[in-house]
Amino acid sequence: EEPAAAMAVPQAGDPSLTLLRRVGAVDPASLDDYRAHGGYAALRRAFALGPAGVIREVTDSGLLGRGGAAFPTGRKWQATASQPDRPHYLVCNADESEPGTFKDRVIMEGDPYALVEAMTIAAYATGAHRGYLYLRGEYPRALHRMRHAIDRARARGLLGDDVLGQGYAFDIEIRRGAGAYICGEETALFNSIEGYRGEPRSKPPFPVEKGLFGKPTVENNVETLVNVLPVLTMGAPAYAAIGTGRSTGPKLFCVSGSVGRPGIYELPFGATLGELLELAEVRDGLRAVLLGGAAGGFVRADELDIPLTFEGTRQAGATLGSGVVMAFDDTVPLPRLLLRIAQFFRDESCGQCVPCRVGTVRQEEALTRMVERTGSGAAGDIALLREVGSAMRDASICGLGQTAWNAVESAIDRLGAYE
Ligand code: L3W
Ligand code: SF4
Repeated sequence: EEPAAAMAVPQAGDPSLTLLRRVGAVDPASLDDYRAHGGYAALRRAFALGPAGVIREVTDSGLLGRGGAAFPTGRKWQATASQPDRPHYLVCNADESEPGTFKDRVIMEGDPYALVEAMTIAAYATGAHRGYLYLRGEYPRALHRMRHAIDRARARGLLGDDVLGQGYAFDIEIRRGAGAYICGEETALFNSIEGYRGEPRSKPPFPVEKGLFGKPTVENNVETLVNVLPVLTMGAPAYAAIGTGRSTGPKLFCVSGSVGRPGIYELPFGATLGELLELAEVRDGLRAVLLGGAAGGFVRADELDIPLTFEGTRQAGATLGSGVVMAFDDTVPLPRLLLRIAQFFRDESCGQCVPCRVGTVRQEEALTRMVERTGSGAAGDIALLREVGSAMRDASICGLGQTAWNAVESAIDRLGAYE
């Protein structure tokens, strides 16, 4: 059999890249450089289309949210734009904290004006005049670069009272997170901005109706927003032709673990997990891959033909989440890894609801016993984990508790972690 041809890893500035094409190729401090590389063409087209026209393009592009839940962006924007209550707000969720996720950081550090432009378009389309960038506190370089980009854009009339001389007012305020994973949950993030404890709110009402300060709010992830730039510059049909019918466009994957070349990879949806791992020079002895981060689940080394799409991973009983791909070889002690994940959830639970507050503690206790135990005898603890896990999944208020048992469950069922 012919060996598969080695796939080339695109370099900075490669025309095959869409989201990363400026990262590493432009000076992130220079607005002129950004414009020389196509910056602000999308905002001009947005003003030519008008708010309803922009929403139509985004809807037709099929763009799905990149923060992990894959909600249709056009539907979210339309739902906010149509609310009579005023004011409307835009929030960019840049609290990137899912273990193994570092794609938004790369965009903000390498192409900060792209996010400023994309936020301006989203706000214009949905009738907002104020935007908040909620930035992970542990990203000092991203903070510095985003702050600089926002200041420069304002000084050049690209933010402020009269954006691009079009009579539209918009400005962006940065708020920094303080290290709590839960503040990346969209409504906990609102509470954090408003000065309250970062605790999730019950949904519905959804943020599109009652969000920040109780007003209609669009909240999107960084990667979701920057996808709007190619949607507008290439047009919805060309954008929708990238990827697959149901997962359109390019996607950033965060590859780490047992690979020779960890980092961010941009691929069209539909590439297989095996192709991605080959690009990242996966090491021999691969045992499992964690998809979707701590909230996601494991797939086995013999399942690498899974297509990297939202629908493909779902069909395979896995999840794409925000694009985490963590490779583990057979030297990694799985029970210890699972315990570490459980400790993470116990640490980060906000404690507001019982299933998660108590369940994450019980889960950690059981996994500790299983690490310390030698030989067999884990059946009772596995039964307990299943019971606690289903209570967390069914009865927790937010995604943290609902997903806190995913990785452990998949390790038991797919990997036979304790056999
Ligand atoms: C209007 C409706 N809007 C839903 C909106 C909703 C939200 C979006 C998705 O969690 C996942 C989670 C983590 N009318 C609506 C509606 N919406 N129905 O759509 O909503 P939802 O509730 O499905 O998910 P979520 O609470 O946003 C996100 C998973 O992502 N995750 C975490 C990733 C972490 C990062 C990071 O660090 N950057 O992304 C990883 O897998 O488990 O399932 O806006 O308002 N009828
Ligand atoms: Fe807080 Fe966990 Fe309940 Fe979410 S599920 S509200 S993190 S206690």
